[in-house]
Amino acid sequence: LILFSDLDGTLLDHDTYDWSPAQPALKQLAALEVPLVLTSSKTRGEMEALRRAMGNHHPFIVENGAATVIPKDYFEAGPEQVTCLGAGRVDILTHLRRLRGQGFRFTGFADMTDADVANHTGLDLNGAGKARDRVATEPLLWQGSEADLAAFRLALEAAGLQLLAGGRFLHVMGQFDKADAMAQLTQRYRTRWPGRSWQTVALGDSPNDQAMLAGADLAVVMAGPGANRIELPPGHRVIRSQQPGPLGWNQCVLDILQSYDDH
Ligand code: 2M8
Ligand code: MG
Ligand code: MG
Repeated sequence: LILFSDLDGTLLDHDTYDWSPAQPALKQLAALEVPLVLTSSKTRGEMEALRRAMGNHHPFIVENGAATVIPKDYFEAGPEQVTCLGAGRVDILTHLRRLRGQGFRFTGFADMTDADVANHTGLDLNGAGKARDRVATEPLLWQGSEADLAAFRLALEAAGLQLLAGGRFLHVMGQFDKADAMAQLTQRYRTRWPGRSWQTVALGDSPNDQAMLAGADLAVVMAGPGANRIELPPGHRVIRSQQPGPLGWNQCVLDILQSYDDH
Protein backbone atom coordinates (compact mmCIF):
# COMPACT_ATOMS: atom_id res chain seq x y z
CA LEU A 1 0.00 0.00 0.00
CA ILE A 2 1.15 3.53 -0.74
CA LEU A 3 -0.74 6.78 -0.06
CA PHE A 4 -0.59 9.97 -2.13
CA SER A 5 -2.23 12.82 -0.27
CA ASP A 6 -3.07 16.39 -1.11
CA LEU A 7 -2.53 18.88 1.74
CA ASP A 8 -4.81 21.96 1.75
CA GLY A 9 -8.42 20.95 2.46
CA THR A 10 -7.36 17.29 2.64
CA LEU A 11 -4.74 16.48 5.30
CA LEU A 12 -4.70 20.13 6.44
CA ASP A 13 -7.73 22.13 7.54
CA HIS A 14 -8.74 24.55 4.74
CA ASP A 15 -8.69 27.59 7.07
CA THR A 16 -6.26 26.85 9.91
CA TYR A 17 -3.83 24.46 8.12
CA ASP A 18 -3.99 22.28 11.28
CA TRP A 19 -3.30 18.58 10.78
CA SER A 20 -3.24 17.40 14.40
CA PRO A 21 -6.61 15.54 14.19
CA ALA A 22 -4.90 13.19 11.68
CA GLN A 23 -2.19 12.17 14.11
CA PRO A 24 -3.64 8.73 14.99
CA ALA A 25 -3.68 7.70 11.31
CA LEU A 26 -0.25 9.24 10.67
CA LYS A 27 1.18 7.19 13.56
CA GLN A 28 -0.47 4.02 12.26
CA LEU A 29 0.97 4.57 8.75
CA ALA A 30 4.45 5.02 10.21
CA ALA A 31 4.10 1.91 12.41
CA LEU A 32 3.03 -0.19 9.38
CA GLU A 33 5.74 1.40 7.18
CA VAL A 34 3.17 2.50 4.62
CA PRO A 35 4.70 5.39 2.64
CA LEU A 36 2.77 8.67 2.72
CA VAL A 37 3.76 10.78 -0.28
CA LEU A 38 2.61 14.37 0.22
CA THR A 39 1.33 15.62 -3.15
CA SER A 40 0.42 19.30 -3.19
CA SER A 41 0.15 22.64 -4.98
CA LYS A 42 2.49 23.91 -2.30
CA THR A 43 6.10 24.85 -3.00
CA ARG A 44 9.15 22.89 -2.03
CA GLY A 45 9.92 25.34 0.81
CA GLU A 46 6.42 25.03 2.24
CA MET A 47 6.45 21.25 1.98
CA GLU A 48 9.89 20.84 3.53
CA ALA A 49 8.74 22.78 6.59
CA LEU A 50 5.61 20.60 6.88
CA ARG A 51 7.49 17.33 6.42
CA ARG A 52 9.84 18.32 9.22
CA ALA A 53 6.92 19.12 11.49
CA MET A 54 5.20 15.81 10.65
CA GLY A 55 8.37 13.71 10.74
CA ASN A 56 7.67 12.50 7.19
CA HIS A 57 10.80 11.15 5.42
CA HIS A 58 9.22 9.92 2.18
CA PRO A 59 9.47 11.43 -1.34
CA PHE A 60 7.14 14.37 -2.00
CA ILE A 61 5.52 16.02 -5.01
CA VAL A 62 5.48 19.82 -5.21
CA GLU A 63 3.55 22.45 -7.17
CA ASN A 64 0.88 20.10 -8.56
CA GLY A 65 3.40 17.63 -9.97
CA ALA A 66 5.94 20.14 -11.30
CA ALA A 67 8.69 18.40 -9.35
CA THR A 68 9.27 15.25 -7.34
CA VAL A 69 11.87 15.20 -4.58
CA ILE A 70 13.33 11.85 -3.49
CA PRO A 71 15.34 12.09 -0.25
CA LYS A 72 18.94 10.87 -0.27
CA ASP A 73 19.48 7.13 0.22
CA TYR A 74 15.72 6.44 -0.22
CA PHE A 75 15.44 4.00 -3.14
CA GLU A 76 19.20 3.47 -3.39
CA ALA A 77 22.36 4.91 -1.83
CA GLY A 78 23.04 8.36 -3.25
CA PRO A 79 22.16 12.05 -3.11
CA GLU A 80 18.68 13.59 -3.08
CA GLN A 81 17.03 13.37 -6.54
CA VAL A 82 14.80 16.08 -7.98
CA THR A 83 12.80 15.39 -11.17
CA CYS A 84 11.13 18.35 -12.89
CA LEU A 85 8.25 18.18 -15.37
CA GLY A 86 6.82 20.91 -17.55
CA ALA A 87 7.36 24.60 -18.24
CA GLY A 88 9.18 26.90 -15.85
CA ARG A 89 7.55 29.82 -14.09
CA VAL A 90 9.45 32.42 -16.14
CA ASP A 91 7.72 31.09 -19.31
CA ILE A 92 4.37 31.10 -17.52
CA LEU A 93 4.78 34.70 -16.33
CA THR A 94 5.74 35.80 -19.86
CA HIS A 95 2.53 34.29 -21.25
CA LEU A 96 0.49 35.85 -18.44
CA ARG A 97 1.90 39.31 -19.20
CA ARG A 98 0.95 38.85 -22.85
CA LEU A 99 -2.59 37.76 -21.94
CA ARG A 100 -3.02 40.67 -19.54
CA GLY A 101 -2.03 42.92 -22.45
CA GLN A 102 -4.98 41.37 -24.35
CA GLY A 103 -7.35 42.53 -21.59
CA PHE A 104 -7.70 39.47 -19.34
CA ARG A 105 -8.06 40.51 -15.69
CA PHE A 106 -6.45 38.54 -12.84
CA THR A 107 -4.04 38.90 -9.91
CA GLY A 108 -1.30 36.31 -9.54
CA PHE A 109 1.21 35.62 -6.76
CA ALA A 110 3.81 37.54 -8.82
CA ASP A 111 1.56 40.64 -8.54
CA MET A 112 1.09 40.20 -4.77
CA THR A 113 3.34 40.92 -1.81
CA ASP A 114 3.88 38.39 0.98
CA ALA A 115 1.35 40.38 3.01
CA ASP A 116 -1.26 40.13 0.20
CA VAL A 117 -0.81 36.35 0.03
CA ALA A 118 -1.00 36.14 3.83
CA ASN A 119 -4.28 38.10 3.74
CA HIS A 120 -5.84 35.87 1.09
CA THR A 121 -4.74 32.56 2.61
CA GLY A 122 -4.38 33.00 6.36
CA LEU A 123 -0.74 31.86 6.15
CA ASP A 124 1.75 33.80 8.28
CA LEU A 125 4.22 36.10 6.49
CA ASN A 126 6.99 33.52 6.54
CA GLY A 127 4.65 30.90 5.09
CA ALA A 128 3.37 33.36 2.47
CA GLY A 129 6.97 34.08 1.43
CA LYS A 130 7.56 30.35 0.96
CA ALA A 131 4.31 30.04 -1.06
CA ARG A 132 5.46 32.87 -3.37
CA ASP A 133 8.82 31.18 -4.00
CA ARG A 134 7.61 29.07 -6.93
CA VAL A 135 9.38 27.26 -9.78
CA ALA A 136 6.73 26.06 -12.24
CA THR A 137 3.18 27.16 -11.37
CA GLU A 138 1.39 30.49 -10.82
CA PRO A 139 -1.71 30.66 -8.58
CA LEU A 140 -4.08 33.49 -9.43
CA LEU A 141 -7.39 35.08 -8.52
CA TRP A 142 -9.71 35.68 -11.46
CA GLN A 143 -11.23 39.14 -11.80
CA GLY A 144 -13.01 38.89 -15.12
CA SER A 145 -16.32 37.35 -16.18
CA GLU A 146 -17.06 33.61 -16.52
CA ALA A 147 -17.07 33.99 -20.31
CA ASP A 148 -13.63 35.64 -20.23
CA LEU A 149 -12.40 32.80 -18.05
CA ALA A 150 -13.36 30.27 -20.74
CA ALA A 151 -11.45 32.32 -23.33
CA PHE A 152 -8.47 32.64 -20.98
CA ARG A 153 -8.40 28.88 -20.51
CA LEU A 154 -8.32 28.36 -24.29
CA ALA A 155 -5.56 30.95 -24.70
CA LEU A 156 -3.48 29.13 -22.07
CA GLU A 157 -4.07 25.80 -23.81
CA ALA A 158 -2.93 27.30 -27.12
CA ALA A 159 0.31 28.25 -25.33
CA GLY A 160 0.78 24.66 -24.08
CA LEU A 161 -0.34 25.56 -20.56
CA GLN A 162 -3.38 24.60 -18.47
CA LEU A 163 -5.49 26.00 -15.67
CA LEU A 164 -6.44 23.83 -12.67
CA ALA A 165 -8.58 24.89 -9.71
CA GLY A 166 -7.25 24.45 -6.18
CA GLY A 167 -9.11 25.39 -3.01
CA ARG A 168 -8.73 29.17 -3.34
CA PHE A 169 -6.76 29.84 -6.49
CA LEU A 170 -6.60 28.89 -10.15
CA HIS A 171 -3.19 27.44 -10.93
CA VAL A 172 -1.54 28.17 -14.29
CA MET A 173 0.88 25.37 -15.11
CA GLY A 174 2.36 23.21 -17.86
CA GLN A 175 0.84 19.99 -19.20
CA PHE A 176 1.83 17.92 -16.19
CA ASP A 177 -0.20 16.72 -13.29
CA LYS A 178 -0.03 15.21 -9.82
CA ALA A 179 -1.05 11.95 -11.55
CA ASP A 180 2.10 11.86 -13.71
CA ALA A 181 4.35 12.28 -10.70
CA MET A 182 2.35 9.66 -8.79
CA ALA A 183 2.73 7.11 -11.62
CA GLN A 184 6.49 7.70 -11.88
CA LEU A 185 7.04 7.30 -8.15
CA THR A 186 4.83 4.21 -7.88
CA GLN A 187 6.98 2.58 -10.55
CA ARG A 188 10.09 3.30 -8.46
CA TYR A 189 8.54 1.53 -5.44
CA ARG A 190 7.48 -1.47 -7.54
CA THR A 191 10.95 -1.82 -9.04
CA ARG A 192 12.81 -1.33 -5.78
CA TRP A 193 10.66 -3.57 -3.56
CA PRO A 194 8.94 -6.00 -5.96
CA GLY A 195 7.67 -8.29 -3.18
CA ARG A 196 4.98 -5.85 -2.00
CA SER A 197 1.65 -5.18 -3.72
CA TRP A 198 1.93 -1.35 -3.86
CA GLN A 199 -1.77 -0.72 -4.27
CA THR A 200 -2.21 3.05 -4.58
CA VAL A 201 -4.59 5.23 -2.57
CA ALA A 202 -4.99 8.95 -3.45
CA LEU A 203 -6.73 11.53 -1.25
CA GLY A 204 -7.85 14.96 -2.49
CA ASP A 205 -10.51 17.67 -2.30
CA SER A 206 -10.30 19.79 -5.48
CA PRO A 207 -10.33 19.57 -9.28
CA ASN A 208 -6.50 19.74 -9.27
CA ASP A 209 -6.61 16.32 -7.56
CA GLN A 210 -8.97 14.71 -10.08
CA ALA A 211 -6.39 13.03 -12.33
CA MET A 212 -4.48 11.71 -9.32
CA LEU A 213 -7.71 10.33 -7.81
CA ALA A 214 -8.65 8.71 -11.13
CA GLY A 215 -5.16 7.23 -11.49
CA ALA A 216 -5.07 5.54 -8.08
CA ASP A 217 -6.48 2.10 -7.29
CA LEU A 218 -8.63 3.69 -4.59
CA ALA A 219 -9.73 7.35 -4.51
CA VAL A 220 -10.66 9.18 -1.32
CA VAL A 221 -12.69 12.32 -2.11
CA MET A 222 -12.70 14.66 0.85
CA ALA A 223 -15.92 16.36 1.95
CA GLY A 224 -15.96 20.07 1.13
CA PRO A 225 -16.92 22.60 -1.54
CA GLY A 226 -14.73 20.96 -4.23
CA ALA A 227 -16.10 17.42 -3.81
CA ASN A 228 -18.96 17.85 -6.32
CA ARG A 229 -16.58 19.18 -8.95
CA ILE A 230 -14.48 16.01 -8.99
CA GLU A 231 -15.50 13.54 -11.70
CA LEU A 232 -14.21 9.99 -11.62
CA PRO A 233 -14.55 7.27 -14.28
CA PRO A 234 -17.65 5.07 -13.84
CA GLY A 235 -16.93 2.09 -11.60
CA HIS A 236 -13.82 3.65 -10.06
CA ARG A 237 -13.27 2.58 -6.42
CA VAL A 238 -14.01 5.62 -4.29
CA ILE A 239 -14.56 6.46 -0.64
CA ARG A 240 -16.11 9.82 0.30
CA SER A 241 -15.06 11.23 3.68
CA GLN A 242 -17.82 12.14 6.11
CA GLN A 243 -15.95 15.15 7.50
CA PRO A 244 -13.67 17.62 5.71
CA GLY A 245 -9.93 18.02 6.34
CA PRO A 246 -7.81 16.18 8.90
CA LEU A 247 -10.72 14.65 10.86
CA GLY A 248 -12.12 13.03 7.72
CA TRP A 249 -8.61 12.08 6.60
CA ASN A 250 -7.93 10.34 9.91
CA GLN A 251 -11.11 8.29 9.75
CA CYS A 252 -10.70 7.24 6.11
CA VAL A 253 -7.05 6.26 6.49
CA LEU A 254 -7.70 4.22 9.65
CA ASP A 255 -10.58 2.42 7.86
CA ILE A 256 -8.41 1.70 4.82
CA LEU A 257 -5.53 0.37 6.93
CA GLN A 258 -7.92 -1.98 8.64
CA SER A 259 -9.32 -3.34 5.39
CA TYR A 260 -5.96 -4.06 3.72
CA ASP A 261 -4.09 -6.87 5.45
CA ASP A 262 -1.30 -6.82 2.86
CA HIS A 263 0.22 -3.44 3.55
C1 2M8 B 1 -2.32 27.63 -2.93
O1 2M8 B 1 -2.80 26.33 -3.12
C2 2M8 B 1 -4.11 25.96 -2.67
C3 2M8 B 1 -4.27 24.48 -2.96
O2 2M8 B 1 -5.55 24.01 -2.97
C4 2M8 B 1 -5.23 26.75 -3.33
O3 2M8 B 1 -5.28 26.91 -4.55
O4 2M8 B 1 -6.09 27.21 -2.58
C5 2M8 B 1 -0.81 27.59 -3.18
O5 2M8 B 1 -0.40 28.83 -3.52
C6 2M8 B 1 0.00 27.09 -2.01
O6 2M8 B 1 1.38 27.33 -2.26
C7 2M8 B 1 -0.43 27.77 -0.74
O7 2M8 B 1 0.21 27.17 0.38
C8 2M8 B 1 -1.93 27.67 -0.55
C9 2M8 B 1 -2.39 28.37 0.71
O8 2M8 B 1 -3.76 28.26 0.90
O9 2M8 B 1 -2.62 28.20 -1.67
MG1 MG C 1 -6.56 20.67 -1.67
MG1 MG D 1 -3.41 21.05 -3.24
